[in-house]
Amino acid sequence: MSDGVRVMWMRGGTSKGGYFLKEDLPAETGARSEFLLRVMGSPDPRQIDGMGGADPLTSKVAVVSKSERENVDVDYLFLQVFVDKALVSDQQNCGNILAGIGPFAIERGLVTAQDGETRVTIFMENTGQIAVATVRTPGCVVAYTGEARIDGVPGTAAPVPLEFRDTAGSSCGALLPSGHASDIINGVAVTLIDNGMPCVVMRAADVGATGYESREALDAAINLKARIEAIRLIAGPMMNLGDVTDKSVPKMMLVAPPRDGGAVTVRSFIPHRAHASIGVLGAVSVATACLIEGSPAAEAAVIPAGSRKTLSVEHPSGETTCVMEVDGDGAVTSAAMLRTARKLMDGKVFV
Ligand code: NQM
Repeated sequence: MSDGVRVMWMRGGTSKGGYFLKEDLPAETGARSEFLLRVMGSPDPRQIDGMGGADPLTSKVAVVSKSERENVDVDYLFLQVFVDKALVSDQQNCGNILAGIGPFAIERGLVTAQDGETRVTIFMENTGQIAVATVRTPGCVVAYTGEARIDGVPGTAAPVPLEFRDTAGSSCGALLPSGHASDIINGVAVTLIDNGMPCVVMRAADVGATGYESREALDAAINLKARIEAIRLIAGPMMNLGDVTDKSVPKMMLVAPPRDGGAVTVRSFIPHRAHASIGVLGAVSVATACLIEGSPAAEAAVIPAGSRKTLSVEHPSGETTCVMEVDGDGAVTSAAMLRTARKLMDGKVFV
């Protein structure tokens, strides 16, 4: 490893991290974690001795390999490298980093590009579920530039649409692990939900927030954060996640009525820092909560009619649009979202 290890640094959606081929990393989990902590410079709030950006959203890793599964191109394991703790966790998935997996897999020769666009079927190892990414590949080469714009990222880039199916109960075993649309924890009505990301969804007003705060204001709100963390620690076991003290799930979602023509406004904690925008599967899970009768989110949300619902989730840096298909009973059967990705550097990292 003194010769360096091959890695591609990419922006995936509104996150950023190191994309590794599985074969380039230590096979043993403990050794892999030690290595990745050195790569990112953790634990250190500034990550000064590593590649991490001193933010959970820029301290992320993708481990990718060719899949042996039928009708699947690649396997993707997401690892969250904690910034200020010596912890590397596979307990959550990441739909933003997912946006870079298709381009990375093509660049590394795991998937053969078609002329025009290439669909890449990805097995998400953290949750055992499938996503399909469509990558623009004119002349069989990945294009990163284009006209797609996502809030939270300046400028435009080539679109990378992502489709999810069957994400319900990804980590908790059921969409509503407690079996209820609403539970009361510490006097606050919450929906415990997992449609790709375990989330605790509550009305911002019920915990003394507006739901329209900036990321900075939320990060400075010590009392609010303590109240939310107390709810999270109780919610963890109720969601079949066990003791979540050292886990990055569940995410805490504060909802309020939309202000800019969207479906709902969300401020999310991931789980100890406020998100600059919102996670991909986090947004899918909150949007799903908005569609559940009797949930606190449904009361705050404005939901369009029809079985194909375009839900704009407003967040601190704009909005994220989820396109949800619902069946005759109102249950979500698939979700799609537009992301973009960018190759930032390809080379070796030294530890
Ligand atoms: O919810 C942040 C992100 C994420 C996760 C987090 C994500 C998702 O914005 O699918 O994308 O919730 O830790 O990258």
